[in-house]
Amino acid sequence: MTGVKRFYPPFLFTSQVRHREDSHMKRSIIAAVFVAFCAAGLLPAKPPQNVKEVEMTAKKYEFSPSTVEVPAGTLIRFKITALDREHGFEIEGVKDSCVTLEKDKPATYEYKAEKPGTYEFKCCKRCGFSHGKMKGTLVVK
Ligand SMILES: [Cu+2]
Repeated sequence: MTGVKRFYPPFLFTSQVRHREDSHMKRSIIAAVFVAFCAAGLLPAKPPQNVKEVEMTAKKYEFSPSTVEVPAGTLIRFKITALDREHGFEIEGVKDSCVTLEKDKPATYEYKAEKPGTYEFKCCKRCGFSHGKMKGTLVVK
């Protein structure tokens, strides 16, 4: 009984022909790869975007981490939580971008790091005596 196995339609092949499992497996893999390629072809072409999430905390009078380094072209998504009281977050030179960091409520600040350089970020809500020293560094390479 060796000559009959190739005549089964795929659904029979799948459920009933035990000794062909190996070949069935191969077929499934090939089918899956095929489907994946088709799906990839159907998706709109998107330019690849490097996104980096940075979890950060803020407290009197520091950000942690206080230095963030990314390659140029990265979209940075800061998730910042103030631990002790209200603070703010702003990157030097980005106009009107101050976000308020309410205590224990993570806030998001997105920044597309386009140009290589060293930038300062800082607290932009007066938070006490050394507020002016509450700063960090963003390095874009
Ligand atoms: Cu402050």
